[in-house]
Amino acid sequence: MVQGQINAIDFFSDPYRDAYSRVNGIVLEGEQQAYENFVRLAELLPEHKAELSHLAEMEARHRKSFEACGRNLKVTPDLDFAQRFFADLHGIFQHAADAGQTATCLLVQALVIECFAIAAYNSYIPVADKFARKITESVVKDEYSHLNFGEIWLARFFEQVKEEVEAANRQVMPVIWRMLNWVESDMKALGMVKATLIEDFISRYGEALGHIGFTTRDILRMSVYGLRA
Ligand code: PL3
Ligand code: FE2
Ligand code: FE2
Repeated sequence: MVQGQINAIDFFSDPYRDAYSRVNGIVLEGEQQAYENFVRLAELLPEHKAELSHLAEMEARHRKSFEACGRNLKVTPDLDFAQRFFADLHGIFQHAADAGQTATCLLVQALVIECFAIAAYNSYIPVADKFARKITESVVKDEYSHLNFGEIWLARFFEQVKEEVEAANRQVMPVIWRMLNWVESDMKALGMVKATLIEDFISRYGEALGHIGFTTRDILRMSVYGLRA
């Protein structure tokens, strides 16, 4: 029995599977966009093409793995909902890619989205069904390497890209909090705790900002930007 959980979760109940159709859709769409974003990043950073293409392939595999999780529970993922869910975030990435703003693209995909995914997957693992738990545990290990790529590149060019990264942070954080509120009730139906996810995201994202060169003061300001209690 998992901490805080009074009754065992009925993974085949209608309310569980209804919420799962949206959350699974979000995860499939998120992995799909992560794939496309790394393909785009490989074009923006031809000197890292091999590594970025490898990361893109990992995302394509993640999507397939999570498809199996939905199938296992006999759930049809709500992909229309998921596209609406990601529309604003997707727009930010695409606009930046069209403008050649590599630092913005890396902040959005490799830092923000990956930290969000790691926080979400880590809070899902303890309440997942056995099949999905195994899959999510192996996916989350890959996501750390995606975060790492972004940290290394942004740290290397920190002085040149600092202002662009700050502007990208201001653009993306309010969107992230909105997305989180949007899935709150569905996550709850899966037994996930929003406050834990937020804590995990903020500490992970803050740590990443520190690795690339921001000061503690910058980190505190940036990692909670746009968050209202
Ligand atoms: C990057 O590799 C992937 C980006 C995916 C973003 C997913 C966000 C997830 C929000 C709520 C997910 C709960 C986890 C449940 C897993 C079936
Ligand atoms: Fe992924
Ligand atoms: Fe990833």
